[in-house]
Amino acid sequence: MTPTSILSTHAPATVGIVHLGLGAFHRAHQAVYLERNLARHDGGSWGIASANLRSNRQLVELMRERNQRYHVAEYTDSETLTLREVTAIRETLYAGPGGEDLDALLARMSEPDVRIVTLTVTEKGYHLDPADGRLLLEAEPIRHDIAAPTQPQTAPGMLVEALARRFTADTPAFTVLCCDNMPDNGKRTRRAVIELARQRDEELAAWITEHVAFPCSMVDRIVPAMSEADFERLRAQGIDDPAAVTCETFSQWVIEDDFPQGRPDWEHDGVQMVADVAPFESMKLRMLNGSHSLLAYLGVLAGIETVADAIGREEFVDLLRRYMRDEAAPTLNMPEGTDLDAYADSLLARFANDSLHHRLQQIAMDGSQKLPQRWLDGARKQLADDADIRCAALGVAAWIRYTAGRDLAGARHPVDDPMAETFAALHAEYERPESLIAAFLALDAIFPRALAEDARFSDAVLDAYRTLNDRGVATALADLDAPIR
Ligand code: CS2
Repeated sequence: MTPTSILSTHAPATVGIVHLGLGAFHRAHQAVYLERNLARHDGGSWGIASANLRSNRQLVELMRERNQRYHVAEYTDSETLTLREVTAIRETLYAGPGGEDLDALLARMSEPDVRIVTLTVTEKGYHLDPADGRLLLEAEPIRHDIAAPTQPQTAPGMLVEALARRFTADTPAFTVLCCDNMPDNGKRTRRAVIELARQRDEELAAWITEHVAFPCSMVDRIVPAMSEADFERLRAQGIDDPAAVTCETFSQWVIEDDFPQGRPDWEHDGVQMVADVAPFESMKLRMLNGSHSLLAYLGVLAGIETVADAIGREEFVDLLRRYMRDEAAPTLNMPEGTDLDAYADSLLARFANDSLHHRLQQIAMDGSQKLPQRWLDGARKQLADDADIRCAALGVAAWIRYTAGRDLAGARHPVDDPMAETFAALHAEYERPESLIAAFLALDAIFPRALAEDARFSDAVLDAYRTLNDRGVATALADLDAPIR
């Protein structure tokens, strides 16, 4: 394979964007769009200062050692690779536990030149109730930020403190652009920030309400966690870069165009600037992420390791086709001309990309934060139309079984979820499937009551759970072909 190499040649940009959540996704997605933008302008004023808030100080150190330069390896398939050098990130900071850079980060966020703050802190980083989007005032980190607002630990806390400093200094507000996989992600972030600000100062909360824009966005690119094998593969291509990221070639970013303080001219870099992101967001969450989560829980239970391995099996492809066609697409309300069949086909092709080692365990984490927008919102709509919900019910059954921490053959896996202790307690307490399923569906932080109490849903989850446990994944999948009772 001869990779195509794209070097970064633009002049160094000044910092105009602060990003919270310096993970692989940010570096392979947003930073690449900005890299294109800076290349077109030969630098300019939209460089990024990017911070980690909770973990991964090593990455910050690594980026600094490398003068904030790293590679993004984009694989179309095992034969086609583009190697891109990225220098759009101008500064990296670590503001996590023991983080020496919290003051520097807040100072950066208070500068007049910073006009946008973007976020990828994962669903749980907002401390919102997954079911109703309310800020969890009782969550320990939020309580901390209420008690010590000038030394915040959470993303909403940092936004509030930086906005408070701007308010006091009479500096115009920045725009907050959430890039996490949540429905109405801008609105949710806004709610978290305003509710937290209100705990501190009503006047500040009113100023934020009036002056801060929180556009919604939909982000899409598959960026698996790097493995030693990925680094090795890159070394074989002559790239010895411990800060490199590997991803697919596909990338999409749809942003609501609401930036009162200005923004990069992203529309020339492949970003879709639109008036309403909601349909794109629901489409991606239910079709792509919903399919991912089905593969994750059923796949791990069946002892399968990666997305591509699962897609290599016909029964999983059939499952995803059925789920997308019968349970996800009918719940979407797309702009004219959107071809959801073609979208489903393109997703299956992306999942089949075997040059990415996208581990199902990575997708399986934080299910409590992901299920509502991936399956449950759609299932509610389906039930309202008296339509099929069997794939979603099977997914929920698989997820419940997954949270026991063992696959169907008894092999252990870690359960990485803010509610993991609750799940372990439920599995310890309830042995009979009826009681276990009822106890899980009663978790109102995840399952809206109307759904949990709908017998069409709860019976389907219980049936699927029994089949999975007693007869395995293949039988549970084959059962989807049976006529609806
Ligand atoms: C995945 C997403 O880990 C997960 O939950 O479903 O990270 C997915 O790969 C991205 O949203 C793709 O854009």
